[in-house]
Amino acid sequence: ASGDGVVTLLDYGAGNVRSVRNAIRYLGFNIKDVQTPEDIMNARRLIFPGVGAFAAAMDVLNRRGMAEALCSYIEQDRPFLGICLGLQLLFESSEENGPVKGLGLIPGIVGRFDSSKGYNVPHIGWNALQITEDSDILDDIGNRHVYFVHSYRAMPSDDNKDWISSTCNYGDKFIASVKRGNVHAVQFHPEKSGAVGLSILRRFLYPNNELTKKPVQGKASKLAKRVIACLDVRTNDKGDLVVTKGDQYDVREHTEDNEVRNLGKPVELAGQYYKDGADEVSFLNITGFRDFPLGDLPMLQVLRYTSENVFVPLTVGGGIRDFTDGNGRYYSSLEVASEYFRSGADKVSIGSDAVYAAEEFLKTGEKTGKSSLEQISRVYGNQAVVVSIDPRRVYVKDPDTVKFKTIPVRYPGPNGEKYAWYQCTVNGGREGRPIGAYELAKAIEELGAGEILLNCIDCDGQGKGFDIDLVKLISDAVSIPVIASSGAGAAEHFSEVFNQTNASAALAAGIFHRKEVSIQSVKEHLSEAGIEVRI
Ligand code: 1PR
Repeated sequence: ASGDGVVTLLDYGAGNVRSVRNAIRYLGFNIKDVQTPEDIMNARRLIFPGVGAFAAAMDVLNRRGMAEALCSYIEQDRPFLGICLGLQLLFESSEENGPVKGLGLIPGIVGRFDSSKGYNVPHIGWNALQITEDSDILDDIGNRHVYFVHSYRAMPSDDNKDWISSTCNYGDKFIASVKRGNVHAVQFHPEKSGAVGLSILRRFLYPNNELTKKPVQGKASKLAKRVIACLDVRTNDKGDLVVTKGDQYDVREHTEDNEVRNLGKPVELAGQYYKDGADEVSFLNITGFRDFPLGDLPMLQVLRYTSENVFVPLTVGGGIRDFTDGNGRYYSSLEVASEYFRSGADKVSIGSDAVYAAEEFLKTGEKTGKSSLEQISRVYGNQAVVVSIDPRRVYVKDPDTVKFKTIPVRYPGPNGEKYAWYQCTVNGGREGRPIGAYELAKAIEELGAGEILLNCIDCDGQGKGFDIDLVKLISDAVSIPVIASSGAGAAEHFSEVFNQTNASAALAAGIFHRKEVSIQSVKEHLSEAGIEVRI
């Protein structure tokens, strides 16, 4: 695409479109940013990755005269690709903080998923599509999965049926993509959908190329269970940033030197796991609680480099909180998170600070709106905020003697105790807090978390399987997705956790780092066990 190898990108500055930029560059195109409405009219091809809230986006488009330019560009049938909110904005209006008027090019109203129907909202994860017509840029995807993350969706109707090129089933059947002539828009994220997503973008960017066509009809499917690779990252005693892995959170070798266990380089390993089929990659800066993350530039570099070649969602956690540095400069947790997002993260994960916020909320019953969790989810959306829970089992003889939710245990405790509660910890498991995992999960859902990363200190690094009782307890208690973590030692542990609990995803670290079990073999095992996964 020499000469005209330029994509015009409409980025109105409301969030992170770094991955879209990375994907466009990866496919050999340069980017021209829209500054004025004329830039839209002069575009040869325009990509519009909507981010943030519907109302805020419409407001910017209207104020800067871009709404009108967009409408005429699209009415002239010029090459257009809207992504996520970039699809929703084409409709008449949205119920998100509304009704709010949209561009009105497609009949229909964008509404919220109904969580009372018993499925998790936001809709996060990999789903297959039902392709409804010759959909052009989707021709290659067949029944392979693409990545969604959203709480609002447009519904098919008689009025908009001419536009629909695919639908997706999640609770209801909603519009996954639209197409008319050269105008396309997708509700999912091609820039986060691995090889399939890149192929969709490639078809949009090189429309006249003879790309192979796979006329496979997408079949209705369920949301796939996700397999996540986790990299615990910290600086070792030599000052290098390494991927490490603990045994019940202890990451030091028990040798004379007592070194931090070194299992590889973060960027390299993340790239490897992407190629191996990881549905997501998480980085946890495990000493972030004591080292300020914005001082920890290597971690931001890790994200920047990783996101250039890894086209699945990236989560980063560690040290997200308000902070005053040695010079008295104050940084809000929102600034810390923003820097992570700008560097390529799709989600941030909050550990210790979410525990304090939940304790405060349970004590006062009031939402202050000031916690890191509330602030970040308000600005970037619930789906962008994961809360990482680090609970430790506390055995009790008599459940009535504790004020936290207890459950009967499978194996009695050291003194024959038949019950346990799960105590939340902060600072990498170093300090126990007066709150249980169950109480925390309920509170942080209320405060705006979009997902829970559920670790278990007792099981971490043990390879004996996930703590099924804990995962069941939490995944039944909340309506946001729960990622089971800690203890995976074999592919069977994944089918066990998916068959016996409502976990949406399962995460492992040690078995992947030590190459004992590959991500591919976990996927194959799950698929054979009749559990839907992205292959
Ligand atoms: O409190 O907001 O600064 O966040 C700190 C983050 O770092 C939290 O998400 C916390 O879980 C994590 N963290 C802190 N210390 C450790 C440690 O190991 N010493 N790692 C740590 C947590 C647990 C999982 C692990 C799974 C799977 N690691 O991420 O990857 O247990 O392991 P396995 O498959 O090998 O069993 P804040």
